Amino acid sequence: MDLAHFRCTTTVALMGLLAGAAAPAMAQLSNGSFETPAAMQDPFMRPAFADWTEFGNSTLPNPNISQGAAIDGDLVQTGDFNAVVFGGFNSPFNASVLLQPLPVPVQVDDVIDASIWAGQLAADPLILGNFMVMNVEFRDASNSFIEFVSVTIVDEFSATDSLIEYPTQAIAPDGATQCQVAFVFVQEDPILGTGSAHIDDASLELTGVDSSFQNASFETEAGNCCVTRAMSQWAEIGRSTMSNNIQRSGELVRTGLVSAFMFGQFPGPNVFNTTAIYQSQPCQEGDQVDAEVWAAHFAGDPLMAGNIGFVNLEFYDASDMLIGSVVANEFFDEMQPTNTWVLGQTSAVAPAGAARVRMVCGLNQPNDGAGGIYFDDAVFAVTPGAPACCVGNGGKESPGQVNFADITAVLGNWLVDYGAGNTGPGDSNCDGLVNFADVTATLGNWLNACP
Ligand SMILES: [Ca+2]
Ligand SMILES: [Ca+2]
Repeated sequence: MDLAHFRCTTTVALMGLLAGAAAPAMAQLSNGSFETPAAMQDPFMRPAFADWTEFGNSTLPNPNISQGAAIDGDLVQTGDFNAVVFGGFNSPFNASVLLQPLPVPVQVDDVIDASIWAGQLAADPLILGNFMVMNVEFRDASNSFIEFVSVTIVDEFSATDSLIEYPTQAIAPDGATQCQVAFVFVQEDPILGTGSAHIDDASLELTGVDSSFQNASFETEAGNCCVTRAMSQWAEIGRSTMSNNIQRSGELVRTGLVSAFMFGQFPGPNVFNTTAIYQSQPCQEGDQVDAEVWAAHFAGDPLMAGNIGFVNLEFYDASDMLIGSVVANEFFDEMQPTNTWVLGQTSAVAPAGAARVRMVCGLNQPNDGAGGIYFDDAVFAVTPGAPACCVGNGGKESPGQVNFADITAVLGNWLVDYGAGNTGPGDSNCDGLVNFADVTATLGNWLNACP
């Protein structure tokens, strides 16, 4: 980094501090207050708003997504206008949608805060099952929906003639690269289902990072439609397009209401395939990683011989490349008693270059064997390890640099034996013993940086 750039970024950071920003907002929607109509409105009044994408807006004389005005007594939170949405009156369960993407990419563990003010008018209340939701939606690099968080913001039971704020938060799951907010009005009765939703001051911001383990008991679904995953925060491997082979299930449950259920892809005899779910956490070299999960199979659909359930750990570098071999525990086979939960555990120390570790729960199916496996109550912990030895400065006599203080420490602790696996002042190569090897280690790394 050049000095000018450093000064520039420092100034920006200081300005942020002076402004008292508690959480840095990384991006913000355009036209979130719905003040700006679309620049090129066609004669049919579509679309209604600049910077928003619409689906399901109908034609004149009565567009069902439009701008409402405070001057007309509409519900406006800030500025002069809001967005008014009602049903399309064209088919049952028709949806009318306003959506906008976050203008920056997202990555796993990003925390996204969304908010909207929403309400209805006593003069035009929602009836017959009409409702509007706010969805915070994540997509992967191939533009597939992977999961979303949904909150109902207006329905038949909402208060009238006032706006209420609905804040919500979502965490980007493994594989997420994009986020968008969508306001979806659903009309169940396309003939009599009158009433409109009124919204203002939409926001969608990247506000932080949350790397904690999520959805350990699989209770939270990934969304109620349109998504390519079953369980929130769990990415999937081997979802079959022919069958729904990864599901949340209430059939065999250890705690809560559901477990994670999966079966093989049945690609044909003697074609080995793996079906699995995974979640990742950040880690670095030396961290202790411990994972465990309970598994069971069902008396009505037991695993056939050859099918193997596993819990594995996989380490990835900063470029998302697998490091070394998979740490595997194939703990569950057809010999396990049915309807009985069995604990599978695995542990490892993060190797050099590790940036993230995945906990993978899955099923190997070598030969079209029938039967499925249920997982519940996962534990996935990353515990920081001891800092790696900075050779030449093992005793940390002069943090920051290998220098004369380290030589002094070696000589001052000559032949002190801290024991294998331990270290202390003067033990520059961290082998437990202070001797001539430490002089060599210090001189060999003379003036190198050491944290
Ligand atoms: Ca407004
Ligand atoms: Ca559960």
